Amino acid sequence: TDNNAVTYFVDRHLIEGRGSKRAFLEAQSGRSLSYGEMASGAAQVAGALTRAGIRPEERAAMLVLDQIEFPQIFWGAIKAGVVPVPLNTLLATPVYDAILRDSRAAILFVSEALWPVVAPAVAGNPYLRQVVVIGDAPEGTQGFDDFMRDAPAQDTMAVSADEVAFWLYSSGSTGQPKGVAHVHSALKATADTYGAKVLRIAEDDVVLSAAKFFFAYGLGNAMTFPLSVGASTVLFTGRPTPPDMIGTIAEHQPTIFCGVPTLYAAMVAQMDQTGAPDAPLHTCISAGEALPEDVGKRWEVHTGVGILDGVGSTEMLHIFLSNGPGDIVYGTSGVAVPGYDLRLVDETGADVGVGEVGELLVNGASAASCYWNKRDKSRETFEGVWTRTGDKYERREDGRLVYCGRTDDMFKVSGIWLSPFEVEGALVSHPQVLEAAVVAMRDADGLEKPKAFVVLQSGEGSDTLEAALKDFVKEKIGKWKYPRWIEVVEDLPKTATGKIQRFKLREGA
Ligand code: 3SK
Repeated sequence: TDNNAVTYFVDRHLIEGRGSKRAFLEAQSGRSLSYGEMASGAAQVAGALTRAGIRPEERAAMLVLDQIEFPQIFWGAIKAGVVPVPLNTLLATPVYDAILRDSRAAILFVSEALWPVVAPAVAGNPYLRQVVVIGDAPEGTQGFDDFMRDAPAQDTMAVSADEVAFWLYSSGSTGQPKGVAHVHSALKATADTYGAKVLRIAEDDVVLSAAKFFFAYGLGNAMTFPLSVGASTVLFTGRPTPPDMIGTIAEHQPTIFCGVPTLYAAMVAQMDQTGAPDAPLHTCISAGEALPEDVGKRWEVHTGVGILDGVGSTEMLHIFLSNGPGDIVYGTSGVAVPGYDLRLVDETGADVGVGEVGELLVNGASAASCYWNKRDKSRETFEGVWTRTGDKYERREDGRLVYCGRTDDMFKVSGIWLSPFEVEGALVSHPQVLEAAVVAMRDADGLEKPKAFVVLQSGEGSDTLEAALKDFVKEKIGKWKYPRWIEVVEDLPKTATGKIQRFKLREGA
């Protein structure tokens, strides 16, 4: 059983005497789960799955909020050799329908509040044999308490380190979600690299992650990193609004906070009014999108703690490129996380030099084994030991990488490559701009020029503001880079994991 991820992340804590230590606390309800309760809950879930006839390697879909049942089900399934598939809790019924069919999940665990959105997809599904609702069980489903009642505790199944332990569906910035299969050893690989070397998480840490368990970023932050050292996690169930996050930090005193750029930008805007919460934070991290320089600096002024901006992917399970503690350069994504190798390559696959832009490839032990049932996509993405990220970066003289956009977001203006991200960074450093997204739009001559969509901190757009923003960008990053058109919008289209969907804006433009 040594190779089973449950041995390291769950069972080990009993032997090491952490049985009564709190592993998870739900911030709103006050419900908590100790290390001992997590281990016994997982053993009972494993027994209940076997009793229900769910066999090793079958999939258990999990449409579960960040609540204390999540770790019990996730680890319980892995313990029994069943493959948990946590699903993004913000999707629409047709997407659940597609994912449940694609994964051929045999059982679905669903939080009561999410049942209405998935129920129509369950109704016509030919593969599901059981639905377990956490909360009051509607007709045709079983309540979680009932599912667990009198189930025998089951031992951890012996597996090889290369066996698939769980899947995550990658939302991607475009297209249908893809099932990303991860092996048992990948979880510890992320804890040994980013968790130990960048986050430097320790047993006395308390983590609060705005990113949820279903997102690889949240799974590492709030689950595997704390469990790798016996630390504790505060769970926030539901949408993490800026006031909620600030209030939760003040009340639950985390030492590590994990956010995404949009949230940091909104929290900074609120702190401009209300001030920062008093808390023992020592590390703040950001991922999902590159962090605008201005947001990082303003956060640091408010809280006294820098933000470690990093880059990860569902395919690599967590962050492989990051700024490091005491070594932050805002506006850059930092350097390779110890344990990962990076390359920047041009269209021919040749390495590009300093000052040039290339696609980022990454090599590390946490890489996924494949996309489920998508052979062509797998072959395109996983090239031997290298995983293609689809992100463009420039390597600076000092070795740090600067984000330039997705491979398909870049465009040429007057024959020169333009990174939408650079223009967005300039726009958000203007005091009246909260968020910005830039895409190419054709002018009257059919030539591509930047168009910006901006969300304002407050107030409305005007011709004067538009002109001021154009001048501001010209001044800041160069005359030819300024957005020829600026549209003020209420919000930007984003994936559930916070990445701006520029393709949607391109369609609109
Ligand atoms: O998708 C991402 O941006 C990401 C970032 C950090 C860790 C994991 C993921 C999936």
